[in-house]
Amino acid sequence: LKRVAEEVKTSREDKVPWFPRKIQDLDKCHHLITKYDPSLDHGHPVSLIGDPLPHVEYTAQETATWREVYRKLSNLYPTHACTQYLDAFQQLEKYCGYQEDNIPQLQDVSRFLKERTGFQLRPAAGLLSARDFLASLAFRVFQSTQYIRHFSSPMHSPEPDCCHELLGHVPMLADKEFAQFSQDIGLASLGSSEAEIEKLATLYWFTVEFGLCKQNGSIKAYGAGLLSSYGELMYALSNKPEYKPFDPEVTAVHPYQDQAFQPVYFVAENVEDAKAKLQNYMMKIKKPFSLHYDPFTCSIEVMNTP
Ligand code: HBI
Ligand code: FE
Repeated sequence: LKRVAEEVKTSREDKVPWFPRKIQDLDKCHHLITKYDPSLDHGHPVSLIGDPLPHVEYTAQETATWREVYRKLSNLYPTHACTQYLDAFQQLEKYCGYQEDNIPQLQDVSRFLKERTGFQLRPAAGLLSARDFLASLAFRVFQSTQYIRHFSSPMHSPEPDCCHELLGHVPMLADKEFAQFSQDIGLASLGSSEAEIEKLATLYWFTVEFGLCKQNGSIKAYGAGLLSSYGELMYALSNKPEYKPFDPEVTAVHPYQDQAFQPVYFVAENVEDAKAKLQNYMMKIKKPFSLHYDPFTCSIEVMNTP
């Protein structure tokens, strides 16, 4: 009864968390989940929307780390990655400086993605809050770290690093269907409650990060957490883990593991099917308005629903 009374007291407007409506508003979406180096969190974005992405001179040691990761993973991709990934990876090698002796620059990669799917990168200082990270996807902006993992453990990084972003996320973001899927999760997150953000972050986890899909009678990886981790990529496609069919209602509330390999993976029929199922799920999220993304102005149109 008390809860009902509180709900009545609060107006609809009060209950909607702030969200970005134009792409420049993303300059306010840079909140870090800081669990490592607080000196990285200056309370300001690394750079603003529209700025060129910083060029980084990586050290020989950093490039050596990249080389080791690149070599091991690129041997596995032909048998373990989905075709969308393989196609894009080939293009990135041809046009974007993807090679074992070169860490690609975010500026070049961002230009490549923009031509393919309209996605662009912007630099992030570390792990961002789920709300801020998902909000940027609504504008086809992917917030990417630019530093590389420590050379002492090339096969593992506790936080996202450029190996994870460039080898895990970027190739899939060059695929039209997958780009739409990513933007859709972003749009669903805008103005959503904390509980709903938690579910969307879980969906993101089991798809964009650890998703598997069927392809020509076998199962392949499309998730970035898998495609950037030699050990987990092998494990995910072995007979050890459990597979469940991707179903947003089930997937969104499934507990997940961020300290070890996943005991369960969700398998989509294909990217298009995952996208259709997600759209269906999104329509059921209760909001007092509906949203439309206008690609000409890069802004969100908000329409009140009576
Ligand atoms: N922040 N920089 C960065 N990179 C990510 O991949 C990332 C993030 N914050 C949250 C997140 N991913 C997801 O795990 C979900 O919480 C949305
Ligand atoms: Fe990631």
